[in-house]
This record gives sequence, structure tokens and C-alpha cells, in this order.
Amino acid sequence: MNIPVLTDILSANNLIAEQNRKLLDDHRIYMVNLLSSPGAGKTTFIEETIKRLDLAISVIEGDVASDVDAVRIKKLGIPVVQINTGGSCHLNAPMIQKALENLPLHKTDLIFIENVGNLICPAGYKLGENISLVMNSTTEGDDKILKYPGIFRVATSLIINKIDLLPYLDYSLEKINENFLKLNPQARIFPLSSKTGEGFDEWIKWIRTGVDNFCNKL
Ligand SMILES: Nc1nc2c(ncn2[C@@H]2O[C@H](COP(=O)(O)OP(=O)(O)OP(=O)(O)O)[C@@H](O)[C@H]2O)c(=O)[nH]1
Ligand SMILES: [Mg+2]
Repeated sequence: MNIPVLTDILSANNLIAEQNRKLLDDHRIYMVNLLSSPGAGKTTFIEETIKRLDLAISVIEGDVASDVDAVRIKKLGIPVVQINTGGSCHLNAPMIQKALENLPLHKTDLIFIENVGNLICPAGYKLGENISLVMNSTTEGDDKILKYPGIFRVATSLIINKIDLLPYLDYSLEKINENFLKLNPQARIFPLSSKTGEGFDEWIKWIRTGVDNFCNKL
């Protein structure tokens, strides 16, 4: 079935995503798009990453409503813009373009975008990011990769959060690893706990190297 309207919307979005990328390249800023279902632990993970990463970080928060997450990030003294989509289940490139106007780009190395909690629609919308991180938490069950392959296919890396709860749950890390690597053989997997900090060293080393390599290539 041909759906020209959707094709037009996506290509208009992609054009602005490219403009966002160009602006960020000019400022040597790396941008990460973080995707997951609601409550997987995205904001907690960003907070814990900010505490451990010696870079100038800014954050764009996407939610249907409220500024709850932006208030949390602001408490860490980090520049943050809250986007309320008013019902839409994903962020798009024009929203990010507007948010970038309100961030101190001249003193930012890395931007985290926390996308709207959802495993379906955010996958189709490029924002100008360097990488997409998809988070699956142990409390969601280990079958989500099979049920929502689209979002896991676009992931550069998979964050498995809440591993501190593994002893209490019927969740198989082996199954997740196997299913994810079938879709995405080149991608990295970081099992970690945003509550205890377990597993963060590997993740921090990896993201730091990613930012450094990006800056060296420009
Ligand atoms: N046990 C445990 N709890 C966690 C961990 N990470 C986050 N949480 C808890 O999970 C709940 C949701 O965390 P958030 O960081 O708000 O999740 P989120 O993905 O940002 O949620 P939305 O923005 O609403 O989609 C909170 O009660 C956190 O304290 C973890 O690694 N282990
Ligand atoms: Mg959040």
C-alpha cells in the first residue's frame, strides 16, 4: 500500500534532522537519542551518566506532558529543555531544532535526548543524533526484542537496565543478548543498574570513546 502523506512527513522530518546534524557538527557536539518504554529508567540512567562523565552535557527531555524529568536534570545544574508533545508518541526533528535554540551550544560536548517512552513510533523519526540507544529493563520481560523489532533494529547499543533486580525476576540475559544480536550483530550491549552503578564503567568508557572519535574526525 502506498502512503504518500506519511512519506512526505518523514522526508520533511529527515531534512530538518540533517540541518540539526549540520548545526551540531559545526559546534562539535555529539548527540544521543535514548529510547525505551515508559519507566525503564531513562532519566535515572541520564542522571547517573552525568555524574560519571567528565564532559559538558545538555539534555532534551521529551514527554507527552509535565516537566517532571526536566526538573530532575536541572537539580544537577545541567542545561535542559523540556518538550511536551501534547499527545504525540515521539519527538521529531523540528521539535529538536527548536530545543537546540535554547541550549548553550558553544559550551556543550554532548546532548542526551530522552525520547517519549514508547517502543513503536520514535524508531521512525530521525532527529540528527549520532547514535540511538535503546533501553530494555529487566522488569519489562525478556521478550520485547521479538515483539518490537523495529526499535531494536535502529539501536547502536542496547542498555539493559535494572540488573540489580535480576535475582527476583524471570528474565534471561542470554535470551536478550541472542535475540538482539540476531537483529543487530555489530551493536554493543551494556547490562547495568542505574540504582547501584554496576556496569557503568564499561558504558562510560564506550560513550567517552565515541565522543572523542567523533571530535577527532571533524
Ligand atoms: N531497581 C532499580 N530501579 C531503577 C533503576 N533505574 C531506574 N529505576 C527506577 O525505575 C523507576 C522509573 O525510572 P525513571 O528513570 O523515571 O524511568 P523513565 O524511563 O525515565 O520513565 P519515563 O520518563 O516516565 O518514561 C523509578 O522508580 C526509578 O528509581 C535500576 O537500575 N534499578
Ligand atoms: Mg524519564
